[in-house]
Amino acid sequence: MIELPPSDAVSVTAVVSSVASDSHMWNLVFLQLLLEELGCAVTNLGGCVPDDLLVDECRSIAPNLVVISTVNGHGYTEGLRIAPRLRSCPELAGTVLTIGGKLDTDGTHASERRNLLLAAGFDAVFDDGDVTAFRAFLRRLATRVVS
Ligand code: B12
Repeated sequence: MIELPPSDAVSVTAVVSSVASDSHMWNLVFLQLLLEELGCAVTNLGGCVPDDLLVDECRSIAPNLVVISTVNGHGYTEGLRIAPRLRSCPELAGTVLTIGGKLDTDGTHASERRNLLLAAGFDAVFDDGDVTAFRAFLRRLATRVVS
């Protein structure tokens, strides 16, 4: 466990979830621990989360942040389907939507796909190696939430 100084602690409510097709779970555990280490209150919905359940839970919790994590290669396709549904919820108007992991199976169209996910409604898209960028993103988000 990495010890962070108190000044790094953030105050953010977060939902961590996978997508309907994806049963991998250690990526979700990793993200939950990372977010909690930074001081976030996390609800982890787990793997194979149906779209309706994801939308209902997010509407009910109305978190500051949603983190979709998927590694089975279908994240790109499912992210394009999920983002507009989350974006259309009035309760989530102020929620930051992120997605990351191994979002496709070959990576050859990575930048094009990233742009399409952003256009679909995500605020940020992270490759599976982008954990440092994700931490920096969280710290910027925490500043916005607190102020
Ligand atoms: C364990 C495992 C399984 C287990 C999962 C058990 C479980 N309940 O978790 C089982 C056997 C079920 C499985 C099944 C499948 N798997 Co699998 N699996 C793995 C394996 C070996 C390890 C995954 C793991 O737990 N890693 C540990 C966690 C901590 O690391 P991680 O998943 O990489 O997550 C990190 C990053 O991706 C990143 N990250 C993830 N999400 C996010 C989000 C954000 C915002 C950020 C910043 C970072 C981030 O941060 C995490 C920590 O560094 C990997 C190969 C590997 N060595 O990685 C394949 C792998 C993920 N599986 C793969 C595949 C293809 C499948 C199957 C489709 C195989 C099949 N034909 O059936 C199925 C899909 C099942 C499904 N419905 O989803 C592929 C995915 C390929 C791709 N996307 O290009 C991999 C990479 C293997 C490979 N090299 O081909 N799998």
